[in-house]
Amino acid sequence: MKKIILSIIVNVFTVEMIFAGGLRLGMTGAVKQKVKELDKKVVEYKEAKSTKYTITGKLPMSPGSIIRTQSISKVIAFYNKWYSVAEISDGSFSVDVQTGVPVGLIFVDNNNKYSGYLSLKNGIESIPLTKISSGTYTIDLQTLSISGNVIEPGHNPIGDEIPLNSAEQQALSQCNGMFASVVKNPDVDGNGVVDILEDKFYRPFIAYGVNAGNFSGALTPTLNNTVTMQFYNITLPYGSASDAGGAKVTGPSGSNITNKDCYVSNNSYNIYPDLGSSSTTIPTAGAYTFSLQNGSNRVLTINIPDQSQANSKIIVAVPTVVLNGDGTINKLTWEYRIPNDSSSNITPTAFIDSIMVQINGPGPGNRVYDSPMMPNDTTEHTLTKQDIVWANVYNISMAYNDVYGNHYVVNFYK
Ligand SMILES: [Ca+2]
Repeated sequence: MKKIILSIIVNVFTVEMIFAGGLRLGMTGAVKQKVKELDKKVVEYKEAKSTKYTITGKLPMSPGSIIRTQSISKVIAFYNKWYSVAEISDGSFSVDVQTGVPVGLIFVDNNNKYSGYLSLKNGIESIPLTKISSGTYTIDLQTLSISGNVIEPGHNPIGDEIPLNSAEQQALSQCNGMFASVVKNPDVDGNGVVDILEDKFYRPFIAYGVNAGNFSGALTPTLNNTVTMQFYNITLPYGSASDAGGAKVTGPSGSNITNKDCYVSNNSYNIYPDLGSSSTTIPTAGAYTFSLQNGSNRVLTINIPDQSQANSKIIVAVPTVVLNGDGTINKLTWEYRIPNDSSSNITPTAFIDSIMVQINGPGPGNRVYDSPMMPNDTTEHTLTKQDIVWANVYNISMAYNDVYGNHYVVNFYK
């Protein structure tokens, strides 16, 4: 019986091999391409189903090292409400991570008290697993070094397993700043326990209005080395309902924000200051303290990093207008760049969450077109209304959300 089964298996196997071999020898180019695509899909499917991504590393275990003196015992990888925890054993750790999102890595002691965070240098304080090279499943940070609460890797994956070009690294240092502020202070409510381990997560984000350039008679605008920041606001999700009414915020000196009233959105559990016309166009760096007045009297503190580079490192979707024969707009195509490097090409899937196109005119604020919110790999949009006359357009807004939850309204004027 065994022999028969074995024989059948061998036969089937052989027939398949021959068939596959013969088929492939005689394939046309188009069929070959199709088979290639199918093979790729199968590989991707298998990866999605079964692949585990991990980050490994080792903390120095010398006598008197901080891991011994502060009893650093766990590493936490997190993004928003998702997190995974791994014990540190003999200094070594291996923590599971999700790809497709940026991940913060922090270290805590036996009491879940914060000890430090992973910094990838140059303002990159999250691991952008939105752009991991194909075939990489493990990132080994090797032996880490610790200085205060800053923990740096022996091997930096930026530019290696995470293949970001120079412009993308600059863009990342800007757009990961608000998320990084939580990595540096993961106890926003100040009760001594890392928030995410209490099933809480406060991820502040920033909204910017930007004047990025002018069309000046052309169908593609010129992007200057620096853009003009028009306005900002900061928003802090406050976590749970009913205690944020009457919230007030105080910023650092120079911010013009002292005991300012906040708007409270009970739908999204967001609070943001009523900045009015007294606001500067970028927030002053430093600590912002939100006091929730009703109920719990919670105080939430975030630190906004230096934003003085925003006007050169912010990501901008630069549009090209394509016209119909009658002068109406047919579609827009776009590429992502940073002002600092006008030849840069930013991989949208690594940084962008979603984008929409808004068209105003004649005159400012006269909205004549809103596209739907589109996914991050979209780089063109054919207008669903083909009667927008280009000559009447005042400005086009390329409005997008990044993977860190920040919002940008990037304006190009005629
Ligand atoms: Ca806490």
